[in-house]
Amino acid sequence: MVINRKIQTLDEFTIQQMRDFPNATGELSGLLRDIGLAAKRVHVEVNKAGLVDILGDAGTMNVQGEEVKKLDIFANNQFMGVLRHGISCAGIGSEELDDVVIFDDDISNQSKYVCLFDPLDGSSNIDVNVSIGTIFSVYRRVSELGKPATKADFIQEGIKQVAAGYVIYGSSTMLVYATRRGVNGFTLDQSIGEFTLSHSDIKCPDKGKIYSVNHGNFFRYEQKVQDYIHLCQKKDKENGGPYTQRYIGSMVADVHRNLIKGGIFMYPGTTDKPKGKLRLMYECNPFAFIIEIAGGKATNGNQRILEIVPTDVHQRTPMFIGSKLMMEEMESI
Ligand code: AHM
Ligand code: MG
Repeated sequence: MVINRKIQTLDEFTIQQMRDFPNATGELSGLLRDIGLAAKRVHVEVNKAGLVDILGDAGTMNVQGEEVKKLDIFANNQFMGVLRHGISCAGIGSEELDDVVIFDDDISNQSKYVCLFDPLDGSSNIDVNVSIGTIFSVYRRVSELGKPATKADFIQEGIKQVAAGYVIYGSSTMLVYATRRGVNGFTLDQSIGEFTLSHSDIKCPDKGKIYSVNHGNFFRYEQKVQDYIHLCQKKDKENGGPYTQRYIGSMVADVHRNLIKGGIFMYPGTTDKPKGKLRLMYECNPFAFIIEIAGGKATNGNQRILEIVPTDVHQRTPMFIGSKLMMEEMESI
């Protein structure tokens, strides 16, 4: 087989981007390469999930009191391990861990980035072969280089993200990441074991036809959210309606689809959980960063997600995210 030199791997792409900045140290490229490596390992396990004893509950609860699945733990250990042993990350925060982990060794203390991630989002879908994903977010440290990272490095507003991305383990495995320069998607070419550029400069269409929300919670949403859902359903044909409802229950898959096709995804607060379910630092901020760079919008209903001042790495927030004009229509209600 002759390898087509037109293909561009994730490594080549990040190195090429770095060359445009004469002062770049290559640390961010290194960090993204590490994330790609861990993602490939998780991809392998996700794909043989039916074959080995890695499915099912691990029998413990995570810090939010939810059941942890075995693959969650595997993925968490892969991402943490690869970042700990790489040279580009001073510490991590994970949805699966009670507290942030500061690596504190000579090399890590010199690294200028920290990384937050949800190692395997949508874990309730693992057992039933539905797409799941990893979500990650990269911040520049605010603490002094040469010393261990501090908690303050992890509790920064989403607007301060340097990069954010996700990996979707779906019908193919894709890594999509955003920096301020754009959003690009790489599909895993299993024949060569490389993520290769497949979706360059992704833009979220200003309008779409899809709304994604958990309808089972309808009567627990506040009136305005119910009104908006009715608007989606009642919209007449001339105005592009009615919208189609699509909800996988796996945020990575739901938002990925809406990013490519146009649409709106919502996880509003409910009467029993006013802050909703999704975590600001692990799920909402990375996706808000990606969608904004792609031309869309993300809010908690009142405020831009990226401007929320965090107080805790595990805090939750309602989330409305998607195509610019659909978000504006929702905001008008
Ligand atoms: P998880 O991190 O425990 O997997 O939960 C997050 C997931 C999201 O992927 C998805 O959008 C949401 O939970 C679905 O929740 P619900 O079943 O309440 O609609
Ligand atoms: Mg999650």
